[in-house]
Amino acid sequence: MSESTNHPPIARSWAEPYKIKMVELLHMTTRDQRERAITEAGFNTFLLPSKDIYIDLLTDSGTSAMSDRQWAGMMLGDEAYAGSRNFFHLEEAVRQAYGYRHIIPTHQGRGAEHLLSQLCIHSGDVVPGNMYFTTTKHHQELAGGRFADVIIDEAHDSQSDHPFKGNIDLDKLSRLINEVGADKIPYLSLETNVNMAGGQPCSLENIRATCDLCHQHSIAVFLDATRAVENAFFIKQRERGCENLSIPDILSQICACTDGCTMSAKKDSLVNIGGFLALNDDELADKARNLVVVYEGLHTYGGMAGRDMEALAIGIGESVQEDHIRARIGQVEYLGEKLINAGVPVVRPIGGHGVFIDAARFLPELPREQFPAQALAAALYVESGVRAMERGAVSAGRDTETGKNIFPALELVRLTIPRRVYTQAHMDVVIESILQLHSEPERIVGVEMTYEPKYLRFFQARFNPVVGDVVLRGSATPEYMTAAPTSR
Ligand code: PM9
Repeated sequence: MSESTNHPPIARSWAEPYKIKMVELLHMTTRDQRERAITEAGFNTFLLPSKDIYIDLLTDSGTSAMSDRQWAGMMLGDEAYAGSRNFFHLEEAVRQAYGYRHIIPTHQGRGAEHLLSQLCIHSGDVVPGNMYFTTTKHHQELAGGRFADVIIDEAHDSQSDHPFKGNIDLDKLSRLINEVGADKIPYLSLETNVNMAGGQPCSLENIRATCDLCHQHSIAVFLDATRAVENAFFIKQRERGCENLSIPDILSQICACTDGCTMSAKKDSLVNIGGFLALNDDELADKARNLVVVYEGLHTYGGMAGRDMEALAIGIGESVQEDHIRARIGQVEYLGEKLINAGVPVVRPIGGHGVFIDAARFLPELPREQFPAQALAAALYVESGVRAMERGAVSAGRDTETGKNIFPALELVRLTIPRRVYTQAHMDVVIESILQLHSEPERIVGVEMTYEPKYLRFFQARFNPVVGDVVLRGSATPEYMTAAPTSR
């Protein structure tokens, strides 16, 4: 803008880089229906039938809208048991975007985690990582290992504005190597855009320094590349010297210093199912190709249909397009900024795949033993039909040695945004629903666990409100949220 005019700068908005060709109708429910549904679901949003959900922010996993090109690719599925041509397309797409030599498809991310853990971890081993992820840690423990958190301290503080809260603390890592010995550390698991920290990225500088340190001690580094494209976008935005690099360039550089990755393709890669293990080491890859036939399927499909591999190959290409990733993260930012501006405590900076409400701050009166994040997620559903997910003590589970509940510093409710699915108007409804609850936190009742499954309890645990039979007292809900479908 010219210096001589007094006009304010003209805003330049991002907009969705696609138009809508087909729609899925949403189902509105009444408050009574939602109260019944959440009670039947044991106050666990994972146990709600999706027919009872209005806006589904449970997860960004497998919930993306595929493009017309991906759907066209589904029709090119080569369902041969062995050597499907779609596998070779997938192999080429992964090599091009991520740069690894060997690709072993799996049905989803945890399939790849299972293979890697079984191949590399021995009883008594320690696997360092930048904050735990539920399935990753579980597979490490099933293989006889122990997870050690070496993320920087700022990651555990929801209000720290550190631009790369996913970074590894190199001092913590060095201390761990000295303490347990490099021979007890089969690999370091490096998660991009750390999920449990709020979708927080690692810097390229830190990734390189971590790989250097590990490799000096002959420790391999395997990336959890599930949200590496989103991480690449933050590097471009925030890391000095990277602003002019392209997203594919940054992604290649992230992967280049690592030894391989596990991947849940259900996130960044814009598909509803799929994953892979990628490796550079020939011998390890041979072992993985052998093990995959035991648990997933032949090494040229690994649990995926040919058509799904084709959609994934196309999705990988679309995922690294700059327009796509800018709008994807822009939408999450839109939701997050509005909540911050209204005084709602959320994890800062806003992450890549969702906005994480700090439930301990939102409900300061509720003790951690009453699982504030679980209670808040249930209350949000009753309030508005918006489904979110607990990411706090219920997700953290129990200490394998003491059997006691783990209470992580972060007690969060995750509002996870599916890719290419919802509009800005949906985000506005979510914001209004949360503001309603935030204005009357005393209406929200804590919960106690009444059923605790043995593994990954957050998926199937059941709860009761600690007082009475409702998790949300009173009814200040705006009319439009409780009425029949015609009301808006
Ligand atoms: N993430 C998520 O909603 C789905 C399952 S847990 C609710 O965030 C990372 C960083 C993930 C992840 C899944 C997996 C496992 C590995 N790493 O779900 O098996 O966020 O494809 O991937 C979920 P799969």
